[in-house]
Amino acid sequence: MNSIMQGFPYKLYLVIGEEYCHGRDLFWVAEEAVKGGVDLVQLREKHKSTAEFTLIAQKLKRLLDSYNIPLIINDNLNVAMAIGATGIHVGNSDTPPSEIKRLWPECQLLGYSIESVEQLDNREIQFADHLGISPVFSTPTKTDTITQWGIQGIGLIHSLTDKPLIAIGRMSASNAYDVINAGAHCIAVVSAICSAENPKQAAIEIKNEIMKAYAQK
Ligand code: TZP
Ligand code: MG
Repeated sequence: MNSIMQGFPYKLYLVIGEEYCHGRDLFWVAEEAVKGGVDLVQLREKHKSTAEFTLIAQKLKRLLDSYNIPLIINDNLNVAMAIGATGIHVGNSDTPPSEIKRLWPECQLLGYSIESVEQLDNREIQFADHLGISPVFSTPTKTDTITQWGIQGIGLIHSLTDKPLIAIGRMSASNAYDVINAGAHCIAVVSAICSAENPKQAAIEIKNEIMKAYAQK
């Protein structure tokens, strides 16, 4: 195993928001997922005020701190800084990574979504700590996407960068093994956990597939 993979120990990444929990308690879903093996969590709230986002983030951070699991905030630097999150995740049309590192030097995990082949030449990539392969497969959870990278796309990005790679977009226990084998370091999941009847069991099953792939690396 190379040093980058040791430096980025996260393998199953839950992306959660109230709208994805279908009326169930977000904190319950997150806690069950962590008990099932999720080792990194992102709070993604696209339709809430900064005040509401901050309140949920604070409460989620308290819960995750008790399990020693880092919290990443999607796209909102004010929320991330206000709650002392571990990091932030941004896309190509959000605050650029260079700007985030300048405004928030304490940021420990800066994720940046790679959404097109053209973006692979963007100098902003160097400021990111890890990259999102976004999406691997098209998904109803996020429809404003450009490229579907597919399994081949994971291999392409892996051949061009040493950064840890997070695969997102219709990830599940059925494709986690192939996705890790293709070069992703970590699987990020919304629906396969947030919509599962038993989020803990869903996390266990995805994590098992990830670990099976790692065991053969
Ligand atoms: N970014 C790229 S795809 C996606 C995000 C936030 C949504 C992934 O959701 P799901 O339900 O796991 O396919
Ligand atoms: Mg964004």
